[in-house]
Amino acid sequence: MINTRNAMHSTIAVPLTIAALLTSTVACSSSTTATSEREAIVYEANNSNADARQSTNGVSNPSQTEVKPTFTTETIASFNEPWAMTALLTPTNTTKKLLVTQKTGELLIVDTETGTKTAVAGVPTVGYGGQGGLGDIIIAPDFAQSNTVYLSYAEAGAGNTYGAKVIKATLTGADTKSPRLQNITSIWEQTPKVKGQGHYSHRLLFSPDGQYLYISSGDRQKKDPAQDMSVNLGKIIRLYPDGSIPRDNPFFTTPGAVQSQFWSIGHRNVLGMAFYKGQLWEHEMGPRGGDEFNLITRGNNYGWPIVSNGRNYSGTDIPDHDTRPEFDAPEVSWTPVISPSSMSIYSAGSRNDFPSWQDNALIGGLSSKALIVVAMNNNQATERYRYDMSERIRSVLAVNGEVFVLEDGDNGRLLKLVSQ
Ligand SMILES: [Ca+2]
Ligand SMILES: [Ca+2]
Repeated sequence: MINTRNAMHSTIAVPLTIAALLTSTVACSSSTTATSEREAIVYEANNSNADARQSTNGVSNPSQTEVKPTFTTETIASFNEPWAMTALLTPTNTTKKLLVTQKTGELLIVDTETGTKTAVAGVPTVGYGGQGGLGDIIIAPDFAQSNTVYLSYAEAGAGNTYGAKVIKATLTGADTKSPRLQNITSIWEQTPKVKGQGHYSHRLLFSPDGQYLYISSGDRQKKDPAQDMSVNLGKIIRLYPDGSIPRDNPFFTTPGAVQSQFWSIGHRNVLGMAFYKGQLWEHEMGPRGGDEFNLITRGNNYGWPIVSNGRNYSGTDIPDHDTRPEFDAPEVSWTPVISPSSMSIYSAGSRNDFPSWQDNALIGGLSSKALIVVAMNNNQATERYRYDMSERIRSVLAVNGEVFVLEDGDNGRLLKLVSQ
């Protein structure tokens, strides 16, 4: 027998899957606990749908091209409009617990073994609506000693305006039933606050050495601010962990000048950032077409809204990157779009569930409902292949050789990928 959910998936939503596993004992299990719900869907790779900048682009390891792992998923828990997640490292450095944000304003600790969710008290009031609300969560490099976390969220301002804000806080009682945020300190905010509730970006990332905090600041759907040196919208920001500004930032003039915060400019909506071999990579959404995967170079201009490999939603063209060589062109661009929501770079730890994904960027797709596997090699990158996940993917987390994904929207599931 097949349960209803699996039958639905196999007939409607997942044309690429080979079949429901009819013999799965789990599918027939009477147990209804979340942790025992293993989907009887086998996810298989599809071909790439990306345009690399150069035809000579190759994957980092030729032997990887032959390996397309298949997996099933295990549902750990469900959330209301989840947005971001990160591992809550324990003294034994396992991934037993994750921190998960919900756009509606809640921060939760989820035990990946039991599915138990515990709300964290003390989260600031967020400006929920549109694409905004509670955003990213990361732990500080010294979290094991300091219990410091960083959060981003949309904050409401005067006159129906909004802007992203970044805070740091101490997470206390993480192993108790009543964890909370304390000692909340403001680190950074988007200026000016503007009307509308889109393109906050507000992804957070520490440099590998823990010395710098990177913040992606979206264009707030206003386009021109991305090229305006007097506002911090449409930029990638680089700060010290306490929010102060490094004097070696590329546009540094005085500590009070907003441009002193900038690391790179000309960005649209950067929802994923990661370091790989000391280099900063990001992905950002294009308009109609032209999603981008970029290698970020200190002080470079990435061209938005002057150039884009996509076009305006109205259908009018925007000149492509190759018409304006002064702007840094993407290493990979996607038309039709994938709507990249987050990325995480796979690396083996004490576990190694997907050895053939070693050093690859795993990217979640919203409109594409896909998990996209991208390989980087020095200054080049290429999509290897992708998996149709049949749901909008809001977040992906590769940690310690395990891979988790969060679905978007109401009742978005936290799934663990189970290698076949
Ligand atoms: Ca660009
Ligand atoms: Ca174009």
